[in-house]
Amino acid sequence: MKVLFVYPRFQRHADDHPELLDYVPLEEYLGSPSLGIACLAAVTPDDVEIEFRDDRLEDADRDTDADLVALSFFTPAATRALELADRFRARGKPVVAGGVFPTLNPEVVAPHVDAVVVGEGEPVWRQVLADARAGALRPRYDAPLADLAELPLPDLSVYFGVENEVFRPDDYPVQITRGCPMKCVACAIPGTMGRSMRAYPLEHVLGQIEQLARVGKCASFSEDTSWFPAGASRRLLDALVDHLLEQGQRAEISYIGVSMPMILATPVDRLRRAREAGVEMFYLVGGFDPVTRRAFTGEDPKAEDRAVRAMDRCREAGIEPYTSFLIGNDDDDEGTVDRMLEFAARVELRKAEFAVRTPYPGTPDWHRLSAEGRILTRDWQRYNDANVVFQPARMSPERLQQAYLDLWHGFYAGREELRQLSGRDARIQF
Ligand code: B12
Ligand code: SF4
Repeated sequence: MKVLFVYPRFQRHADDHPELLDYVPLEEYLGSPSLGIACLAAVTPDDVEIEFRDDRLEDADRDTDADLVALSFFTPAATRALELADRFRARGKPVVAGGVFPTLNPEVVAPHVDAVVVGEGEPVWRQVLADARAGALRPRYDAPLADLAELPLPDLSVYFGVENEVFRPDDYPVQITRGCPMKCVACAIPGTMGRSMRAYPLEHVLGQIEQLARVGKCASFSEDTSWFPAGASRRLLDALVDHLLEQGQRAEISYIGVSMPMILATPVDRLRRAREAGVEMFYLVGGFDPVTRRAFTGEDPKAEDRAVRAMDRCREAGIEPYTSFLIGNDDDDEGTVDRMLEFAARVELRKAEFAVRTPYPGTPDWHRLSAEGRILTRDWQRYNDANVVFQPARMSPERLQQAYLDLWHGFYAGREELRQLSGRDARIQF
């Protein structure tokens, strides 16, 4: 039996707004796919042959001798994924879909595929393959949460196999936890991976890092919960840092995903130790949390001071705070652009990215805006943080779209000195 895994392409910021390339003096970096397919490949029986197509690199819509086509996608890729599903089925190939979008929207996906997997794939994947082999796929598989202590390392060789001269990411995600007990309105994690946090064993995380180091690649701790200030995630990260420092080792960690409240809740000493253990950069996601949401309304100077303090703390520890600003929250108005840019100047930010609030289907924000009749389109390829897909509270959709472009322009235009940066410093994933 043979399975063809496909990672469908999606529109990136510069695809939708090519003018960004004129004034953002950084290289556009195409990062690795989500870990989903590598996780499934790792639990695929040896007698099943695997082929992988990354549709971002080469059109995946080609004939195949596979017996089953398996699509993995999040919302920005859903339009393309459903198109690919239709095309492969027209060729007579059974199609199974999984990932963030199918998990949160199985009813949207079901008409295009033979089977939808809801939830984490590992617990049901062998059953899916057995059913496909028997020609008896079920329309829907509801997967229980995986036991992380039982999982093998993700099989990254499937991704390495499609690398070439133009696509050779120097970092790949390392997952340290799944699930989250918080209820941030824009986040898909609690709805897809459960409402409690499960941590991998330390050995598993070390294994993931070693697997990358062996081929000269860095680890990106991209998960939004990686720097959680308490609980399983915190204990695991502390154990990892202790282990590395005790062994006199450094891991190559390109970045850790984090938020400003998480930085403020962390003693500087812990930040410094993380730096010593190899953390180069924080990817500071804004707009989800109370500090960043209030910092740019202009009504709460204390929130802005707290945001400044968060940046200072990163710098004190020697960790670069690469910040993502999200515009379009209900309290954002015409003045938000200037306030964000003034903040960026005040803290002398070197690199930043800008995003439009996007109510991803299945998240609390989606349910609220749907109930308020504020969803403007269900064209999923526009759900990529670069387009306005909802009715903003205090601006027109057109004004919000322009505000997003003004932010990119205001921050980057004329900053030619950034062209002198090299390596990872010179790049941006947008
Ligand atoms: C790395 C990452 C990226 C990478 C890779 C893209 C990707 N597809 O994930 C990059 C940097 C490109 C990226 C970009 C974006 N991302 Co992102 N990203 C992540 C992150 C942190 C980790 C992904 C990952 O490796 N997960 C681990 C694997 C194991 O999980 P998984 O893919 O879901 O796979 C499991 C199951 O879903 C299932 N499964 C998956 N596929 C399949 C297929 C089959 C056949 C089966 C049976 C099962 C199955 O089994 C897997 C194993 O259990 C996630 C957070 C997360 N926890 O997922 C956010 C996440 C996927 N990103 C998200 C978003 C919103 C974005 C952006 C649109 C915006 C932004 N600001 O980040 C941008 C895109 C912007 C653009 N236009 O370029 C949201 C998605 C929301 C949604 N409803 O779709 C997430 C969930 C973050 C969040 N907190 O909400 N992202
Ligand atoms: S944004 Fe982070 S803290 Fe909030 S629910 Fe999502 S994973 Fe949890």
